[in-house]
Amino acid sequence: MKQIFLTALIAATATLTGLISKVETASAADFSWNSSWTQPTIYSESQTGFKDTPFQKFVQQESVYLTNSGQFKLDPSQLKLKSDYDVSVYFINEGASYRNQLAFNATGTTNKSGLIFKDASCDGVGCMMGGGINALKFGDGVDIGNVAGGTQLDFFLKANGLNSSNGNIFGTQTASNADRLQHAVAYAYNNYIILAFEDLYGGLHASGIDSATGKSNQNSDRDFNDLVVVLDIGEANVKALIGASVPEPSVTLSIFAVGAVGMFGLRRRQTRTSN
Ligand SMILES: [Ca+2]
Ligand SMILES: [Ca+2]
Repeated sequence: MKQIFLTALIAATATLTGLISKVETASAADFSWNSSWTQPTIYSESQTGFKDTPFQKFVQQESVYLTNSGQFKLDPSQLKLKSDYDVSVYFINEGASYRNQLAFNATGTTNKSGLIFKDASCDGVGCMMGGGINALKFGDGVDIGNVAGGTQLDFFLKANGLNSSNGNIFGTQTASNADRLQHAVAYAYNNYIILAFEDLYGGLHASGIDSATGKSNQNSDRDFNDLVVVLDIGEANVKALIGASVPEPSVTLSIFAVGAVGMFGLRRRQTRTSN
């Protein structure tokens, strides 16, 4: 059975290359974190009807290196909406000892930015890591309001932002991250976009000071599960972006392959010294 998944993974490697764009837009440059932002209303699954369950299988196991993250780098144009939509963001899971925060930025037709989750911590059965206070439940969602077609959306994680005002801010655009490394992977699935972040600075298990920046490497596990959310940008927008890049079956295959990596990855839980 494992062989089948491996074959699927190799196939996905071949087809997915087309999803990765060489274009890096400048939208990150327009973004700045505002420490006075407050937590918007959080709606539960019973209020929104959203179901997190189908997405949990794509959450990478804790501290298991996501070897093929480069194949799931977000093409920024995929978050440029074609048509107006009332956009929501749903919490899926997190495997982080940090208490991370998530914010969004919209530029173009609609111009606004704001906090999505002030404390993206998970607690309870099924959390990759527990222990959050006032933690989020699976599927908790925030409505960021109407975003007009022609707007570039983007999302940013502030590592341990709840506890540290100067935490590292990592986004979808590799060139804009302080360590110049990829910190987000994205998949399209069931008319939603799954977005998953790595919250530790530096390369896999890098330590000491990064001489290029003077910042500390953080012995990163590069597991890309430190915050996993689902973006609801609307079926029409997701279909448009899939149609613009590769046929949907390839995307579905890629999702399946990533799920397989997660499911067959070494299941272990690290102590909370690493994210
Ligand atoms: Ca983790
Ligand atoms: Ca991590």
